[in-house]
Amino acid sequence: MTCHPAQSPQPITRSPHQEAMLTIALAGNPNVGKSTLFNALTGSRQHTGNWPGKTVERAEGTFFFNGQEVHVVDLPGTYSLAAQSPEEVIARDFIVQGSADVVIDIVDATNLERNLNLTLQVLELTDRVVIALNLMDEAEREGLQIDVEALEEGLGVPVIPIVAREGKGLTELIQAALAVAQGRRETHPVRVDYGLAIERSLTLLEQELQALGINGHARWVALKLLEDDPEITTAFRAGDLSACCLRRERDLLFGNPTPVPNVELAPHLNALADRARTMGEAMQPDAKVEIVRRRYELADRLVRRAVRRTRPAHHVLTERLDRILTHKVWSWPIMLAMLALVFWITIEGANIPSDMLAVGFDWLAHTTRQVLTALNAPWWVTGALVDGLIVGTGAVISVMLPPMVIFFTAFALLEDLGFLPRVAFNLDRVMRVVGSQGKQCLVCTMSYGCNITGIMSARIIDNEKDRLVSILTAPLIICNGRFGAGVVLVIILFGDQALPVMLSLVGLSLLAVFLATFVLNQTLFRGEPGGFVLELPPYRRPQWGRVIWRTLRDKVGHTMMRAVQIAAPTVLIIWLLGNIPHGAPFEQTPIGWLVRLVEPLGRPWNLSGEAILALIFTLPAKEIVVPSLAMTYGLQSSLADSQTVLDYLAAHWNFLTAYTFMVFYMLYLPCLVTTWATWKETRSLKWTVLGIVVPFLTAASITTVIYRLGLALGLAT
Ligand SMILES: Nc1nc2c(ncn2[C@@H]2O[C@H](COP(=O)(O)OP(=O)(O)OP(=O)(O)O)[C@@H](O)[C@H]2O)c(=O)[nH]1
Ligand SMILES: [Mg+2]
Repeated sequence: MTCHPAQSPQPITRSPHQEAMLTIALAGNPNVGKSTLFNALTGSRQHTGNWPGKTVERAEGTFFFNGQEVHVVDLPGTYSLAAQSPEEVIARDFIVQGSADVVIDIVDATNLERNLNLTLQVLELTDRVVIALNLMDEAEREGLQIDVEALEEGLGVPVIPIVAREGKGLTELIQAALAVAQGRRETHPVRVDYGLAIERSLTLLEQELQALGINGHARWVALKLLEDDPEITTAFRAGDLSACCLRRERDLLFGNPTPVPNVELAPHLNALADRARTMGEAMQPDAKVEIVRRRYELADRLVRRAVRRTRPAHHVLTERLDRILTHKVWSWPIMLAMLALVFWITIEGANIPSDMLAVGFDWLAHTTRQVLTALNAPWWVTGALVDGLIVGTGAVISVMLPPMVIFFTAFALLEDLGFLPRVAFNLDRVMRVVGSQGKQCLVCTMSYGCNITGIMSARIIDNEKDRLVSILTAPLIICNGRFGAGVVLVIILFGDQALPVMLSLVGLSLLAVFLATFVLNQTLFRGEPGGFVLELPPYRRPQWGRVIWRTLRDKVGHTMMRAVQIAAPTVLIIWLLGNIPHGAPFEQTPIGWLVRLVEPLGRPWNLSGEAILALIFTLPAKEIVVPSLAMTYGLQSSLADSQTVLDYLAAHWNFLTAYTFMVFYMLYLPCLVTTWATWKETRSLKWTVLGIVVPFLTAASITTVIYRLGLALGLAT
């Protein structure tokens, strides 16, 4: 199995190996279980959760079915093929360009009518479609009886009921999909009747296209021209036929391996597009409105024929819960209590496993040192292997892993329950005060995992201004690297006050996001925030066992990968900087020299050169803060015992120094990979530089206020 998110936008190309396979595209509305199905088929680990808009890029994987290798593409969710946001464009382009041998259209069985709107659009583009009727377990619980045969007859393509989360119906689904892909099963997709006026215009436009020697999906393109779909119309006017799913017959005859915009055709196409727009606008009602209405009418007819309610509709639980959880007043104490509970469980629960892991790594380091000494290994081999590699990675794994697993299990349970979109909904009002919108909160919550995930998830925000503000402020959220190391530092430095201190740090990071958002919206990004349209999904019962197992598997893997790929080499380099020349006093090592060099930078907050240098060392990966501090404070000889480092800090730092350091550490700069993600998402040097400057200035301002306040309150003792 292979799985990797593909870059976008990019032309859809297939390797010769992929050419030999069959390709299945998974399309559908947001939050209907596409990624759950993708994971079940390929064994991948795509992000799933109960809110719309999680998948923002194409993800690809493969699996074998009866000896046939199958290539599957998980697409972002989209409500229609009139794509508006970047991730909807990715989904639309994949379907429009006919890159799949068969499209599995996943529909939510509890919400068929709305889902069929997309289905009918997909059927206008391709007849190689199979419908996966997902969430059948929920439909049954709601008392919905679906006559699958009637639906299949009405749509003209196979309809297979499934429960993706439990893997039910998948064999039948893939059998049907492969039969359609290989032409063993014929389909006769239903056609929407758009009424006399529109149908007549469509026929006319199709004929005109034919007269120009153009074929392909002429009816679909004619519809898009009548609707005046911005992207398709622009591509059409420019003569970019392949982007519109069209071909020139001449190109077909002579072969046209690299379709390029057809300049000589462009004037004819422009005239045709003008005519289509005039026709569309002259209709009563407007063609755009009528097209949508006719589709919904057909969807409604199909659903009435196939679905029967055995008991009255009741979304009692969701409604009842929402009355409290989205209440103007009550939602606030509940959200805060939930947050406090999650942090309390994390801090309390992480203590023991963290200690146990630290003891384990200390034992490993001690034993390895003894073995190497017995073997008369040179000092640098012992030092690099034990003090650098084992102790460095050990410190990262023992401080990061337990809090991360506990925090993310709690977080994933809330996510599966459907709580996250409610948080975004509640916070929309607050975000409007600072000139933004509720979807920024989803970016923030994703950033708790990793700032990069947060930055990428900003694609769900249609409004460009709000998206950029979300990207620039995402690094202010405490990612899991800082969180794990932060918990350990806070426990050691603040003892009994660890929980309130940790909560205050989380609060400060949220405050930092609000402040930076406000300032950006008052300066660089003046203008109205975009509308907040986010569907609140029904609450779903989380699958406890699977969530715990999934988090454990993903987080252990993630921590190990980071420890080996980033933390270990960085710690090794830092160790070398503190140990050459061999036997020299600490002041004469490169680290001693660097400490003196950066010392002035920390003066505004009375932070030592050692503390500042340790922060600089954490730029590749924030989680290496403890080994970094050990090295900059010249404790390399006792590195084999990470507790010594922490005890040393607890004894030498006063409350204010410790708190100031923690605030700055939590906020100060994005790590290098996050900066790279900002570049990838914005493709602009200006925004990438601002992605560094904004968090830094915000962190510096907040740390200064905290430090001055602490001095005034006499906490510097
Ligand atoms: N009860 C039930 N829940 C399901 C089923 N399939 C998926 N889910 C849940 O539905 C939610 C959405 O699933 P995803 O796979 O993330 O949906 P998606 O279509 O990929 O969503 P986007 O990427 O946001 O468009 C998750 O909480 C799943 O656990 C199912 O068959 N039954
Ligand atoms: Mg998905």
